[in-house]
Amino acid sequence: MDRINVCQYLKIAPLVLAMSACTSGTDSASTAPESSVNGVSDTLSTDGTTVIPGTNTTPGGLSTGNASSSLSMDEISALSASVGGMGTTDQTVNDQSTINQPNVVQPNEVTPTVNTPAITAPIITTPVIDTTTTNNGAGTSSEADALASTDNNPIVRIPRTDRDNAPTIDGAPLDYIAGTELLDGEWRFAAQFNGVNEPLEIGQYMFGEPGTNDVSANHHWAAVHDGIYLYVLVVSDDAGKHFQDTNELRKPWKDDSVELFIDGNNSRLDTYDGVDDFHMTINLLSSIGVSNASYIADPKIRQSDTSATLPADLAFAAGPGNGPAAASAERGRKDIYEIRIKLSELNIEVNAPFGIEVQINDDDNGGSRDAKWAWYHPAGNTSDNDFTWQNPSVMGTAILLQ
Ligand SMILES: [Ca+2]
Ligand SMILES: [Ca+2]
Ligand SMILES: [Ca+2]
Ligand SMILES: [Ca+2]
Repeated sequence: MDRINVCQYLKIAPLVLAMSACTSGTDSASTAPESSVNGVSDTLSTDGTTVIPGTNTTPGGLSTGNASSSLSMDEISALSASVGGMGTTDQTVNDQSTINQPNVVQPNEVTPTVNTPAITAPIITTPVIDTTTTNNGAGTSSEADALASTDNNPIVRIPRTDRDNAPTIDGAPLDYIAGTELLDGEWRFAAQFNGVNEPLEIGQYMFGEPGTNDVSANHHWAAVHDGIYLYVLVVSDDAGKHFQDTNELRKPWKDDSVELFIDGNNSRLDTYDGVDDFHMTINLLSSIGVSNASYIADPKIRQSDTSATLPADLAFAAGPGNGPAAASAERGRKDIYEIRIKLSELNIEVNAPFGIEVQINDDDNGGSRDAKWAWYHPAGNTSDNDFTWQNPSVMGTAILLQ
């Protein structure tokens, strides 16, 4: 971890404000009020894999301290490239030997000219979210194709660790380096930043009910591998209650849950390929109301209708955090999900890019979900801003290091 990484990540650490070396960020600690769902009805989509909340919201934008909140990855890259190019100037400007003295121009002598390169403002194109569609819009609209571009995609480089140092999938509270949001303990070797040193925040507010934009949320993910398994950690800072009231196996996204997407061979098609495009949803709580894990009698994990068959060698464990009315389990300061999946069953190879996306559903008052967040999917404020579940090309990219 170099100093830049730590410094950037400290922007979202509440205790780092005193560190003058970093620009202080915001870490609002407000608690989102519980909202009523009266009058709000959801619509089951045609394949039954998700619901469309019955109302749009105007959350007022995202405030997570992450620069990517206001610009897409492509936009940031485009801007960066343009700024980098502005440093080039005609070297003859500083070469005094090639410039004649004033007023001594000789006949037939050509006055040297200095070419000043024109500097043009970068052209930033903002993906337009189609708010007119009544379905989820995925796979049918040009904005999804635009989002799927891999140009300048900041790949997440996932380190390799020894089997002996691999995380234990137990849902136990996490260790952090004191005063920071940097993981310590068994997840200390995991990637916590993308290829341009941005924290792996699940900070893109996709949509939600009015008043439920939990701006205090500080969700993030991390990943590491050991050559045999991929280990993914998802951390949800849920300031509201934990709910598992839906009790519908086909609709786990209505409760506090995580959605993990994998495109094993990075085929990036706009429909699920039936080979290695996976979409799974894991509830925080099991249907019997305790911490959810793959070893209990009634685990809550769902393979979506469009997903390839989930790997058999898949283990997970959730650990409810300190939110009110949490399950009676050992509590950390945040909700966590630990997931381990065999690489060969995901069709992921070392040193080959693959698609990955992590999204979080938050339910604070029962019924359907109140809000959805994404790592890579763009933020929005309309209920149809939800592409990845039908369009696997709308994922970020990662690669396993040797
Ligand atoms: Ca663990
Ligand atoms: Ca619910
Ligand atoms: Ca694929
Ligand atoms: Ca919740």
